[in-house]
Amino acid sequence: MFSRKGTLFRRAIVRPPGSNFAEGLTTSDLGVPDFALVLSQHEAYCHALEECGLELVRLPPDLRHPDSTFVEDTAVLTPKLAVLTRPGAASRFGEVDGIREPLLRLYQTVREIQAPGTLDGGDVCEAGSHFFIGISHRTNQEGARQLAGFLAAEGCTASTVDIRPLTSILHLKSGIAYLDSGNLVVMEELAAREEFAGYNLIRVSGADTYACNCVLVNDRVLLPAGFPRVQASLNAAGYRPLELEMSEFRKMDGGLSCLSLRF
Ligand code: CIR
Repeated sequence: MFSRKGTLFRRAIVRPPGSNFAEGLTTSDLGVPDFALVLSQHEAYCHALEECGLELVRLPPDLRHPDSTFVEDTAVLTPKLAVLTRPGAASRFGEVDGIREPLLRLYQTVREIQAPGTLDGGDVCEAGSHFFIGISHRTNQEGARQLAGFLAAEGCTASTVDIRPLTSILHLKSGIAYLDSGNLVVMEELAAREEFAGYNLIRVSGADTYACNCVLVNDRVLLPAGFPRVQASLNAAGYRPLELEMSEFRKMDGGLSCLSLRF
């Protein structure tokens, strides 16, 4: 039923944080990010992607948008299709303008979510040819409907997962990550959802929840550092985790996946 291998990625788009990174949106009470550390953690992240064999498309920092290093929220990419999103937070709308031109250069088919739809890429979890779309405080039903239509034209299916009752996560991918072979990393609060019946669940609970946001990149799983239980579960499932320090991005509600658009 499930494909054994995940999508093979060749490239990734990244955007280094600007000096006003700490002025972005956050709900966390973890303190103010240390900008020198932010930069070195971002550089280590880029280096890890390169170690996984990816060629990086490095966009310049965008000081008009303090959250713009979280590029994943601005687009959804499949092998043949790029969809520009319409972020659910007003301060992030303009970020899409900065990703449009690079995507028009890289993709023949570029679609765009239109008002009144809103969609953050962090709410979109690709699981082979099926896509889970989180309905959150950022992504609405109309945004999900439009994305599902674009994906259907590519032969992909989609379904929604309502995460609005969960106050502890911002996006769907803050609480789930699809790896390959039907393996789904999932936070305990979502594990019983019927949407995920039939998947092999790698459950994550309590203080480890932040590590749900991990990413399979070719033969490695990029994983936030400091979660040995999750690392052990991934090892037991046959994966090779590569730990990355994410402390400064976490202070701005940022997960590991949101720092790149892989394709
Ligand atoms: C925001 O609140 O939009 C940013 N401070 C963090 C976005 C993180 N995005 C993601 O996890 N996909």
